[in-house]
Amino acid sequence: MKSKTFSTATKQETAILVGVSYKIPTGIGEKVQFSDNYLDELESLVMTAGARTVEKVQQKLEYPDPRTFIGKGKLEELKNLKDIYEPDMIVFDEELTPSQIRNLGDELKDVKIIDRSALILDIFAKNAKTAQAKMQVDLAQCKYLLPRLTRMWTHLQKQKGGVGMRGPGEKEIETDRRVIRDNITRLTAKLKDIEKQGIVQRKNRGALKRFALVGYTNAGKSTIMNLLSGEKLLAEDKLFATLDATVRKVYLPNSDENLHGKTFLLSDTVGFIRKLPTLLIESFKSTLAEAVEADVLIHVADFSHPQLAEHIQIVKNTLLEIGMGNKPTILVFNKVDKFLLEYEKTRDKNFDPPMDLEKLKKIWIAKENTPVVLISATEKENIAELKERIYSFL
Ligand SMILES: Nc1nc2c(ncn2[C@@H]2O[C@H](COP(=O)(O)OP(=O)(O)OP(=O)(O)O)[C@@H](O)[C@H]2O)c(=O)[nH]1
Ligand SMILES: [Mg+2]
Repeated sequence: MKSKTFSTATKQETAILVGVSYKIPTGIGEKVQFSDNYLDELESLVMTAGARTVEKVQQKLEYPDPRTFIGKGKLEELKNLKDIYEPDMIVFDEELTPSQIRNLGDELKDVKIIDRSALILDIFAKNAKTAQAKMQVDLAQCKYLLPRLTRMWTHLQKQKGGVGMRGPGEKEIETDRRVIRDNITRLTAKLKDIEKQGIVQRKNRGALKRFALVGYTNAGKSTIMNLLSGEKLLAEDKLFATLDATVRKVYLPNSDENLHGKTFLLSDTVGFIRKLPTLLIESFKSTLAEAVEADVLIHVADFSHPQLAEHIQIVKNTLLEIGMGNKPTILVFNKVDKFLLEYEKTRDKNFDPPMDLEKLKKIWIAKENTPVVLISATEKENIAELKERIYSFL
């Protein structure tokens, strides 16, 4: 399935990143939202895709330019940077229209133009392991490519191979619209069948309560799954390490030794991210079904992340979008070890008090109106409290 161009691409590809911050109107004057941290996230995505970031560019915009997304001045700056660094690709932290990709390609010449959706699709393509995940990515890639089969994609991008060009949908780049449409029909039908089988399988699981780990990518869902189920799933410091739904039967002993323990089903699944392409969410419906049918959600968030609050909001919005917004939820703040370490690093010992985790926890309980547990999955800290919380739902 691998194209010739891909197998010869041995050197690590390089990328220039482009982020845009918009003015967000607020009730009191204008507030500008900066995208510094967004570009850091984009860099992690680029790294996960296997490329190295050589430069980051940012622009504040009122509105994106319909022709080239960024303004004329920025485009000139980008041309200069391209001549200096000679990157393999320029990655935009936004979804670009097919014509914006074409116009940017014409202006910048001989460099791949990758948008956020193409990048995420590429990572999904790289990480998909099971036949089902591969089919789901293939379907999403076909849908992404269909309106974008332009001169730009068929010649230049294909020649270059590498990031943005990989995965089950890779062969599609070389074919025409009719073939892609046929593939979309075929894959949709196949995935429907798999979905039906899944429904039967889940029915046969009987009356056990079902818990689903959900959360932003890299929050630690698989690590917690391993910890609770005592099994070894892939947990990696990579975005979207997990693309398949895994279900494990977990036995939880009672903290009171004289009482019986309880058994439940725990599922781990694909993580969410800011601006997750809608076509990926659509394609991953059958994987997410496992979580959709859960009785209780265990929402895992990386407590050490500077964008914690935004991550929680994004996960909640995505859950609403896939129809699982109203389930009982345990909010699990993970990586508390890292959070404390970072706080101690920046704390002025003469003025700043030690971190009061209990107080923070209370603030979050009041804000989210759900049970909150602070843990460290890798340090195995406070896991007993998490188990107790789960137990109380059983
Ligand atoms: N410091 C610290 N690192 C952690 C903790 N829990 C998980 N990690 C690390 O965070 C990274 C991501 O963990 P995963 O369990 O793969 O995260 P995930 O939520 O399953 O991620 P995706 O499957 O990519 O969505 C790994 O490198 C883990 O070792 C923790 O409590 N503290
Ligand atoms: Mg995972």
